[in-house]
Amino acid sequence: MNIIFLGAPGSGKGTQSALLVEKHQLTHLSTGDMLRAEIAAGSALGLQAKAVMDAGELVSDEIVIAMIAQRLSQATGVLFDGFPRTLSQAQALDALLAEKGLSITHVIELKVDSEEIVSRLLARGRADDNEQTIRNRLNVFESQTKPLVDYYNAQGKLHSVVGVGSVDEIHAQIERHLS
Ligand code: B4P
Repeated sequence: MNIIFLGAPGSGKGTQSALLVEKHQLTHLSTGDMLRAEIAAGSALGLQAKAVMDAGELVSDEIVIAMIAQRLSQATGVLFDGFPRTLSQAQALDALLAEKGLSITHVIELKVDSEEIVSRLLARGRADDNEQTIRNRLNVFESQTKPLVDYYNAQGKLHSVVGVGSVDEIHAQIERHLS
């Protein structure tokens, strides 16, 4: 299985990924976690990414595609969490997998409305979780990431799940789509 989690910021991609990775022994590739690790390490890439993330914008396709390409070499069953976020990233991922004779098997879309997202993220309180940045991240999601719903639907890989309710209930629904 090679799975993508698609959803607005705060829709629960990271939360649900942790459960699936443990259950199915998948390699977890979260571009958000990778970028936060670069920031914590104080690298040049991290410094560049921090300003972009604090503004609620997307880090450049070139940087995130390179981060994924580097880690894909060792990976077998992979869960992509928060990647791809643009059409270019999706096309690059398809090409990278095709080179290895692999492909995406499932795309799980987590659907959560904007007001629920704003209240969840304000409660989480990460560095990029202030109201202005959250609203910008939601706009960026609508304009740049939402088109991926059609992209994967056209490939017959899209599974939509309502991401509101208990974490366990949502996990159970996702499992039904994977089985
Ligand atoms: P990410 O790290 O991907 O984070 P996210 O979208 O904010 O959160 P996620 O959906 O994983 O929510 P979570 O489970 O934590 O991105 C951060 C930034 O990195 C982006 O804005 C961008 O700048 C950059 N970036 C990352 N990938 C990129 C890419 N591919 N290209 C360009 N830039 C990229 O859940 C959120 C909160 O909700 C938590 O507090 C959780 O406890 C709570 N929650 C979860 N499920 C719940 C439920 N069912 N009910 C109630 N609360 C719930």
